[in-house]
Amino acid sequence: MNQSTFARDPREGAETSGHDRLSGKSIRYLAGIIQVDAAQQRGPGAPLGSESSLTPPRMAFISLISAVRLVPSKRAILLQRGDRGSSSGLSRYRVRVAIKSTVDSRTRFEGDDIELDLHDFLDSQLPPLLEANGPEAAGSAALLGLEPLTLDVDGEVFTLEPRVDRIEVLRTSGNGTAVRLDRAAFSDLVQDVVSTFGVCMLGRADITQGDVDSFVEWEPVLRSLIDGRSAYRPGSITFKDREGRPLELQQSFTLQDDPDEVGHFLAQAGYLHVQRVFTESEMASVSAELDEAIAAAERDDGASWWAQTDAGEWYPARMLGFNLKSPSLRDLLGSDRFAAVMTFTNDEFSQQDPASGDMAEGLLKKVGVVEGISDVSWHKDCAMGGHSRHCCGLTVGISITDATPDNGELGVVAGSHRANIPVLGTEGLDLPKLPLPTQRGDITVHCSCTLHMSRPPISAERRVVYSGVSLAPRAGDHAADHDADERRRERAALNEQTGHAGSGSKRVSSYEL
Ligand SMILES: O=C(O)CCC(=O)C(=O)O
Repeated sequence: MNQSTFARDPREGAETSGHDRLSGKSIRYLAGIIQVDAAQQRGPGAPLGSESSLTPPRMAFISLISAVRLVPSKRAILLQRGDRGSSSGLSRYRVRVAIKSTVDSRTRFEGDDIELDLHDFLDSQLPPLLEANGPEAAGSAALLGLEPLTLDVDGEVFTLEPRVDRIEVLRTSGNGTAVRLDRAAFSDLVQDVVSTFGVCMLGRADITQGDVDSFVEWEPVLRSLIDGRSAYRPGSITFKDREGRPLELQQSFTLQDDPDEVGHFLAQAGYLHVQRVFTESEMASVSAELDEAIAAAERDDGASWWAQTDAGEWYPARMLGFNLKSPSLRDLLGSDRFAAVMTFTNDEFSQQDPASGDMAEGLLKKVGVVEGISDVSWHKDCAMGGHSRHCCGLTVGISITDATPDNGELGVVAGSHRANIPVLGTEGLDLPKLPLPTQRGDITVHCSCTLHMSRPPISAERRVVYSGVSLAPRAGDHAADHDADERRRERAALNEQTGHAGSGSKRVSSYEL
């Protein structure tokens, strides 16, 4: 077993600043001491990759990385110094590592999913997972008050039944939630290609007992069991500023602020309000082009979402691919001001070309919508699945009008991007819920797995454009080629599908702050 430990170095301050020689960015360092059990140190000769082949400095580095990764939003990237000292069979290394903010929580690679064999999964893959992750998952199931989950996969029935200290698999049906799905959907669910909500929404699963909410509530426990990502425990997420003091969650920033400060806030809280990014006249141009796009939209054109107000009027509430219809918006999306959102954390992001493909949506939110998606209840943008391959991307909201309680501003749950929780609704969640009021020309930024919603407007309409950037592909990611028209058709269909999948779900209709 690895006995290595990491502790802050008492001779140095908690963190020190300097400059990264490669990027020129300011960087903060953490000084510490790693203690490595000499019994684990081995000379050369052992096969590369096995723990015993690790030479002391390499082992120290690995220990340091895992130790520092325990600190939320910080990642060790560089071992700067290691001087050795030894006592009582332990080797000690003084180290300095650069620590950076990150919102990258990917644990799988794009395109790494396989066609899972059901029997192989049940007989060979699941037992060690139950052994390793079952007790933790069972504790979470108890906290969430989950009933057993029965899955009927092409006629093969089994039940995950939470017990006090384990999850038991019974080859019969149980008396909690029951879901029927085919092998392909099951394979995708196990590998986080699609979520519990995603399979329901896409019509790939039928709930035969219980409801969508009780299935969605299993999501964090399934991920805990299969991926070893512990489900959120109340009180386990805290918010600290860069000096370790409690973080003020209702801060606003400007593009003139220290990007590292902004990035730290984003990594801790999961959202940003950045003031005065765009001008009045820029917003007026985009608004006029939104009017033109709305006037030209047609019901069932496959490029808009329609909503009905309580006065019986149907109107296009969301223009898909609005960047292709708005030259002014394309300029803004290509500007350095927009690109600044990609520089706050030390993650590498990629942005689609604003001139080709759908990459921004224009929203018109009227008062009194009774059908169709205009107001959006609490959800994560990864609610359909794929968190472990894509999160966190950043979604940027450009305020074409002010956003206030009167016209339904965005609301966010601070820290929810760091929490393995149900992907919809906020029931039972102790994390802070906050409104993000904005003025025309401001932007909001939220992580793809930050829970957020927009309240229904009370007395005035709101306009906003959403666009986003994704974490850049890594070596090992193999993205499938998606047909742009097909993607747009799928996106357009969501307006209808949400209505069906969400009917009867409290989680799909919760807006409370
Ligand atoms: O209506 C809004 O402001 C939020 C929209 C949203 O959350 C979404 O499109 O996922």
